[in-house]
Amino acid sequence: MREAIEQIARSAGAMLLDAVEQGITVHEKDGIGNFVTDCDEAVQRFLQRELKAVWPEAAFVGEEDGKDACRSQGACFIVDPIDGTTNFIRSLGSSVVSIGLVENGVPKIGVVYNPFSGELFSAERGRGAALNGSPIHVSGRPLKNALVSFGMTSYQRDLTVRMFRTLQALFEHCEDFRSFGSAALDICRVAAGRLDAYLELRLHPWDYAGASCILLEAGGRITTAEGGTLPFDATASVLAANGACYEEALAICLNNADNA
Ligand code: LIP
Repeated sequence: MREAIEQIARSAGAMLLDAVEQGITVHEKDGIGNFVTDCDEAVQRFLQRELKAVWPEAAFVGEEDGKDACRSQGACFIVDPIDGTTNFIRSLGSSVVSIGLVENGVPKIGVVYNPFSGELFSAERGRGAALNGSPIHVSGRPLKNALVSFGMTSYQRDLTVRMFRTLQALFEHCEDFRSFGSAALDICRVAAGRLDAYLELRLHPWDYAGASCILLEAGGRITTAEGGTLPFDATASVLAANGACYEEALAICLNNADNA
């Protein structure tokens, strides 16, 4: 099944490249800087059709169908047709097709494909994680040597005070920051050891369902920023990191969890 999902992701990625060639039609959603394109919607329809053919009994949740999340029981495909939509609109080349298969709250298969770089990250529970077929693993860098990436939940700015306070505290303990605008891709970059930690204070399950499987299979850790189990039936904060950074980064997040 993993190989079938990888092929579906590649075909969906080709739709993004075609849309760039043909022109992107953009629509606004609620919140500052929250956009959807005709391509997001077309890719999601494609993914739903193709994934349903792979496992008809599995539920399906995608960013553009207006439901918030998957029921907590049974099998569910949780997809983001384009994670990094603003990057896609701005031709920044940092946008991915993200597919997660979650069963009873456990991520079983993850596929995240960046058609602009040709990089396909994938994993199956218990069978490791790979980038274009080659095994990947998180780095061993401690927080003081870490590149920490983050997302600002720009659509919902009620967490801004907490986020900037947490970032200031993290910056006092890490090597440097990066921010690329796609949670799924950055979590995969942690899995590949290119980044060492990722933080965002509110994401939807489709932003992290696929990448969470890849990171866990690459030896990483991923929880809420409060140290809780990642939900796949509700929004959550996300802290993703290698084993050498995680505890110290979590302590900093907990010490700055007040949004006052
Ligand atoms: C995006 C995330 C990103 C976050 C953005 C947005 P989208 O997903 O990948 O990390 O900061 O606010 O949620 O909307 O491009 O699929």
